[in-house]
Amino acid sequence: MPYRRKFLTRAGYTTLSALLTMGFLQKDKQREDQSTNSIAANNPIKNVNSPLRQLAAAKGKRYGTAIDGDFLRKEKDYADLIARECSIATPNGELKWAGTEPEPGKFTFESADAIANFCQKHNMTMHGHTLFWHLSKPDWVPYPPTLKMLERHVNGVMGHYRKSPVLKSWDIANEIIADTPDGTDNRYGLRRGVKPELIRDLFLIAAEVDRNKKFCLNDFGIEGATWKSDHYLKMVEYLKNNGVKLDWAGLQSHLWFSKNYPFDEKGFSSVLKRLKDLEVKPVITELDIIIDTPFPDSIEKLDKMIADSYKRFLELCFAGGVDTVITWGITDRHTWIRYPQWMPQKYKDNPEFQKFLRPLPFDENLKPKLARKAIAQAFQ
Ligand code: 9MR
Repeated sequence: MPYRRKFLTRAGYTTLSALLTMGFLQKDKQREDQSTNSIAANNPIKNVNSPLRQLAAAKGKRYGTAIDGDFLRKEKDYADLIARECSIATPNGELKWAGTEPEPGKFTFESADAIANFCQKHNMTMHGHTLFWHLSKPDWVPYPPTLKMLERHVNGVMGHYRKSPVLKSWDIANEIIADTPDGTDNRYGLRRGVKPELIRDLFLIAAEVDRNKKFCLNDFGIEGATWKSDHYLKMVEYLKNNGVKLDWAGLQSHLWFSKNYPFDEKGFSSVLKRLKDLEVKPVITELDIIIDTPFPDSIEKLDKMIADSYKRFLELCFAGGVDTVITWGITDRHTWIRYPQWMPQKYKDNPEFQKFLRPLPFDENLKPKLARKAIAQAFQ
């Protein structure tokens, strides 16, 4: 699968003036990063329109987004918005295997470095995504890769960023738990063919290359009491019991809510509690929220439901020890879920449903939505 999206044609272009008229004037975004604590103590920020990175920093937290390098280069308003709002970013595809080692042993970092440079310029950190995944890998890489391939890949990619001033954490492995029980052949629920020892060795190799970064095990479907979260936690436990450095539990949080199936708050709190016991920090790595059918009768109501969901979810996260929240994109203009390749079938079959895919804090014109306000309030 190619690591870059093939469907880039529908990007709209708006001017920064739209943002400026919303009161989103550029402020000194470095302020909060320089003295997080003194801001919190002496200058509590009350205004929800303050940059999210400032509101987060005032509470010792961080807000960020996935960044698409192509859009970053081509759309100044998109780049300006990220610089204003975010203190951390994850490259969307630029650090995936297909992006960094397209041919055996031949590494390329041009696209990922462009994002790293942007982060440095704007005083943001970068989260490395990802060294091991079953998707976005070149065809010559089997799944799972051989240990030899892994060693070369991890050395090449992590080695390149060992001294990076911005890259401070890695998704060492991504989505290793099977989607459903019939996708596994082992008691940890790992995707068929993946042995727990291989994942252990992957983490051990990574620690040999650069143990100064935070190491993350990233997955989706962990935000409740499910077969997946159960097996994910088993795997975290296995890694911790086998001498592996594991700092972060990456809870992707691609969330779907509906009147028909409410958020499993109790289940999610118990996941957070279990992670606390295991001494692994929960990090929200890919948040976006979809309200499923039956739809409300207006977009305003939908946006309100999405905002309420953000607020409730984040409040639980913060109560459970989360201090980093990364949304998977910042604007509905570029949400992955609207691309045909990823769009759920029922939205493809009913084009009139597609306007209800509004999962991110800013709309297509980069205007702040109620979801943005909810994130701001949750940080406050
Ligand atoms: O949003 C990403 C999309 O643009 C890419 O085509 C795709 C394949 O590389 O990956 C998407 O991001 C995924 C992330 O890497 C892992 N978790 C699920 C994300 C959404 O599919």
